[in-house]
Amino acid sequence: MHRGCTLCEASCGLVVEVEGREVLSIRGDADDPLSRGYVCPKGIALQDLLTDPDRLRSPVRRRADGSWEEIGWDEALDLVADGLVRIRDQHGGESISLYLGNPVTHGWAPITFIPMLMQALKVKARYSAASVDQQPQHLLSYLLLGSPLLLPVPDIDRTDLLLVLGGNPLVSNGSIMTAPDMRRRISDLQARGGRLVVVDPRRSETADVADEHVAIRPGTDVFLLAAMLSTIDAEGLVRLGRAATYVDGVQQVLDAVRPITPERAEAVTGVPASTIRRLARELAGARRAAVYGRLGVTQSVFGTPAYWLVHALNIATGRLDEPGGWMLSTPAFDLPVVGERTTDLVGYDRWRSRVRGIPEFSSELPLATLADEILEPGPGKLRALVLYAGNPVLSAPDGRRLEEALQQLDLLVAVDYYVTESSRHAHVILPPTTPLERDEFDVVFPAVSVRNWVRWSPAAVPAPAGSMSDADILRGLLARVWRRTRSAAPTAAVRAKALERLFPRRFVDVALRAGPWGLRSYQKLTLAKVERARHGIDLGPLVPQLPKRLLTPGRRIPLAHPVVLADWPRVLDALASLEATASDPSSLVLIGRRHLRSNNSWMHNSERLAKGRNRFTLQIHPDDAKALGLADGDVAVVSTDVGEIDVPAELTDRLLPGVVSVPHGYGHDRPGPETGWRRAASLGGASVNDITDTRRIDPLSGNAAVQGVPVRVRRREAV
Ligand SMILES: Nc1nc2c(c(=O)[nH]1)N[C@H]1C(S)=C(S)[C@@H](COP(=O)(O)OP(=O)(O)OC[C@H]3O[C@@H](n4cnc5c(=O)[nH]c(N)nc54)[C@H](O)[C@@H]3O)O[C@H]1N2
Ligand SMILES: Nc1nc2c(c(=O)[nH]1)N[C@H]1C(S)=C(S)[C@@H](COP(=O)(O)OP(=O)(O)OC[C@H]3O[C@@H](n4cnc5c(=O)[nH]c(N)nc54)[C@H](O)[C@@H]3O)O[C@H]1N2
Ligand code: SF4
Ligand SMILES: [Mo]
Repeated sequence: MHRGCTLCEASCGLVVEVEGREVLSIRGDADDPLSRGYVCPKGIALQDLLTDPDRLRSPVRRRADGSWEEIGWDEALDLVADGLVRIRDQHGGESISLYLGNPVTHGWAPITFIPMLMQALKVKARYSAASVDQQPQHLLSYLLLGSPLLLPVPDIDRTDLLLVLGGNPLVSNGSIMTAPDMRRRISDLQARGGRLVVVDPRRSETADVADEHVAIRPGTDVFLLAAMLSTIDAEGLVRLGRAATYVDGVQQVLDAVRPITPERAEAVTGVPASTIRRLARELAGARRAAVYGRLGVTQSVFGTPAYWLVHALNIATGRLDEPGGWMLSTPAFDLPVVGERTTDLVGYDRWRSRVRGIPEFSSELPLATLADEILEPGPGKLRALVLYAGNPVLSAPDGRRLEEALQQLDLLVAVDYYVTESSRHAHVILPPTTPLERDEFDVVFPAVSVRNWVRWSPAAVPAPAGSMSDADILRGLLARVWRRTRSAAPTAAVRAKALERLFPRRFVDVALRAGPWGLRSYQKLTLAKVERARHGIDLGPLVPQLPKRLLTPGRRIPLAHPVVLADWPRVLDALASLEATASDPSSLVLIGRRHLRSNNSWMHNSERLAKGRNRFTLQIHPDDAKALGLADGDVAVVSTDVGEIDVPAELTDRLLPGVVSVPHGYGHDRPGPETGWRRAASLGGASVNDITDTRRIDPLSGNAAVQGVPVRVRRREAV
């Protein structure tokens, strides 16, 4: 049985050997055009998720005494639909929302049905993990390229110089860059005579294999990028190439960065001016090059201006849309175009959030303000929330306050496998089948791949009788909501039937036929044809397609977009004030990190993944530890104005002095009702988001700045 892994963006091809409902083995599919046999430990652990006794197998309702009662699917879906419609009727669509967790993007069902559910319930604003992750990237794609989903990726397989800022793809397996087996892709790059440069406050696992590691102070990438661009301008190295015919405003951007010289940037980034100049020249001079920025860039208060400069540097050096540069994919299911045609959600700042006045983006508000919208009384207050595949108590800034807020809701519904730190407060939990039990078609990640491909993933094992997939759950909810909406009542049954018949399979088929590799192309893709290709279909390397593919008015890129330019004085002011204040040697800044065997806040219940050394540690430079009297293994108290957590210290010279690192997604045994994942709870640890601050956001995109958090650290005295 061949299918794709849906746990992370690498989307590896798997070979799953099964006997009945039993999985005998999982290995990488050597014939997969994209992953060519690569698989990571998480992919293999999909079988642990399948067999996990702690996973919910039927819907549960919370009793008044807090215990859980198993109920049938019909009763559960009725309960949820009744509750949502009642609250909507009493208080309007503003009082209902959804939080879409990270796994939503890995399922065709949530992606297709959730916009319909929002429409049916008249939901005004949703929330998602994107606003603690990549929202600056979506915002800039929307403003500059015309769709939040037109996301350029580095053409890693053909480039000669890859500059990575704030990404650790050797551990994360790549993000907004679907490129499985990064280790091999990087060594191929080096074998071609190319270079990998990693900019990171921590000598990451990717930095270990890079040709150069540039240690930077957290949160200062915007100054480094600006100084590189100003150098390229000052030295006459700007080369727009084809982009000159469709990009506007380059001169304005160069004018904006001119005040930020390498010397000024050195003082705040810690990167020597000579290095900044050399990197700029190397970037401009390489035959093929790309700049790639990820979490370290976007999870910052300068997320949008910094990522804007990623666009600007790629454009100013002629890398956008060029082979070996920074390119757009041509996905068979053309997500940006389908998105454009089928939803009316896309837009920016058409209204602002009720409590903090934050601009909406594509009918979404930042997770950093979800608790405000629940806790603040008044008209428009949130009263009902559906947590769809998310665990925001551990993933949102100030998770403790959000946890309090969740308990105030009139209705909290979770669609999740487990009783998590978040879903434990739900009134009803609806547990879907796991990836190996469901058919899947990846509608998202081919749109950010470094190669064009398409794959059908059949269920590897039959789902147990009476279980429901995410698709079944969402269809069931939609049909019930329609039925309960008076105006639509006569047509509700017809619509529900159509939903059953058409979605998601027929919808995908139609999109494939109409798409760039569909009936008008030589590939003539249909879903049936994709289904027949067990290993997926390779659609070749990325191809230039600008300006045709732009979705902006006139198909031009307004690089000096007024929305972004209006925020630029904030960057200049910050630089000036950083220069004016001598940095306090005793203050530390916190960054996160990921581990190959962990997946945000979940998969911690798999024995196979969780075994081994404790990963929940405070990594700290030995010099900083010494100054604080901390020895390896001592418990450190890490605190901010929001709260404090205890973390065992791990001394390592991987970190720049002044920087400490704690992973997120731990602390499964926090106070409160018991969670269902027993092994995860036994790991101990704490949630780093108990000390992150909802006020630290990138103002334009609302993205939470969970990196570069100023913290205090002290030794916990033994009691
Ligand atoms: N401090 C700090 N905070 C961070 C980050 C950080 O780097 N530092 N990273 C941020 C990032 S990038 C992200 S994406 C977020 C993630 O934040 P979330 O998406 O809120 O959290 P996850 O841990 O991914 O939780 C996913 C949940 O979905 C359930 N689930 C898994 N698969 C499925 C499925 O197919 N269907 C359904 N219905 N449920 C499923 C799991 O059981 C789990 O409870 O965290 C963010 N928070
Ligand atoms: N094994 C595993 N894989 C995962 C996940 C997981 O939890 N575990 N999560 C998935 C998710 S949801 C996502 S979004 C992706 C994220 O994938 P990546 O974007 O690759 O994220 P990280 O691995 O967190 O790497 C971010 C890097 O940024 C660095 N950094 C922190 N602050 C700064 C800064 O101010 N400037 C610079 N230049 N660098 C900085 C950190 O030290 C770290 O090395 O990974 C996905 N893949
Ligand atoms: S890297 Fe691992 S988790 Fe990600 S898709 Fe591949 S096998 Fe799955
Ligand atoms: Mo993420």
